[in-house]
Amino acid sequence: MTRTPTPADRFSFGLWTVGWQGVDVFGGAVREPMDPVEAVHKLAELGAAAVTFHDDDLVPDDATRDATLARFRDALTETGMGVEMATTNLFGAAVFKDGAFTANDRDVRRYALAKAARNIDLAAELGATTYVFWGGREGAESGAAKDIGAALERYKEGMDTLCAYVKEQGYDLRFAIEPKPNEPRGDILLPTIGHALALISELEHSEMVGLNPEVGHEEMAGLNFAAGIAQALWHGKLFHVDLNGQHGPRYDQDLRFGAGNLRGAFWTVDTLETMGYDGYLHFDYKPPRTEDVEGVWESARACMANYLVLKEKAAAFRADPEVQEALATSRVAELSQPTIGAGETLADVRAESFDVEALAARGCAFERLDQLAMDHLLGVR
Ligand code: GLT
Ligand code: MN
Ligand code: MN
Repeated sequence: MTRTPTPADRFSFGLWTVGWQGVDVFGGAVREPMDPVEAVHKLAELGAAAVTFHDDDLVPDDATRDATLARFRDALTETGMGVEMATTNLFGAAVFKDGAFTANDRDVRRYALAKAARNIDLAAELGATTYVFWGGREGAESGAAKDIGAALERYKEGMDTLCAYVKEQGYDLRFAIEPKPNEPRGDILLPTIGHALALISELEHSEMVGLNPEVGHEEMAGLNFAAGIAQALWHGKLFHVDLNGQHGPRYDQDLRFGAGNLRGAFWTVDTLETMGYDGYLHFDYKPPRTEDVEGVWESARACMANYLVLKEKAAAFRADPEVQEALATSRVAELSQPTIGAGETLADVRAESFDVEALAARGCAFERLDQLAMDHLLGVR
């Protein structure tokens, strides 16, 4: 195994990640704007396979739209990089202060649909196969401000309308909803993977809508990311993933992948690699304000290297004979066996006599199993 990324590793980056100028709530930009063409060249050089963008990252200005797109297309051709995902900025402009698809103001909702549809056309044209919806402004700061039931109806209407549009156009594009519990709104609709899955099941074209969960967003809610994406995979809904780092429940840190909760990152990689996820491994992080442009590229390189190191460690953990023995002792594979056997009924189960005390006395031996994982992660095995 190699720790030097190649396009076969399917790593991708948002133009807004390496291009983040460091503007935050308490301070202005610390870095110059980054030309998307430079981002494409540098990310290709580092071994990434693709980039992703918001309409406003790539084509902020109608007057220069065609020229910008021509330069961008040339950069893709020269480097062999692809565009795998695109999304709409429905959160930055003042018009979206109360949301986009769920703004109380109907005119704002109509403008949001038009803005999204326009960029869906560009996404399809550039070959993206996933279109992300992160509803960062879809929410409220106070109870009376938002009728949650009505807001969910409008969320559904927005998704149904755009799904129908993609189908009509014959685009090869699937939608991925990105949950987040709060920030920038006090409370955001669809705060976690579970909430988003529930909404998806109510959609007209639910088969073309899945998830784009982000490590930090689930961890902000105190949730286990690996367990969350495992459930999304079980539902067949992990269409895309935003990898980054976070130190527990606090503001959205968007650290490079592997920073923050390292043990969580290990299980995230293990889950992606063992449960058959075959989509892009997308980094959505923000190089800290302390970094100059060299530091930006260092952090991008580190996101990919950390994934590859953790992939190596997780594979070594799974291949270790002592781990396999420990897994068997912990009866991990036994859980795949149906509780009621073929031809049996609940009556057979009820007729069985159980030695409850003996069952209760059996240890699970999970501590040994987990320490083996820790030893692999720490490099002492
Ligand atoms: C924004 C947000 C991310 C979303 C992006 C998609 S934009 O930077 O913080 O989590 O994935 O709109
Ligand atoms: Mn984030
Ligand atoms: Mn994200």
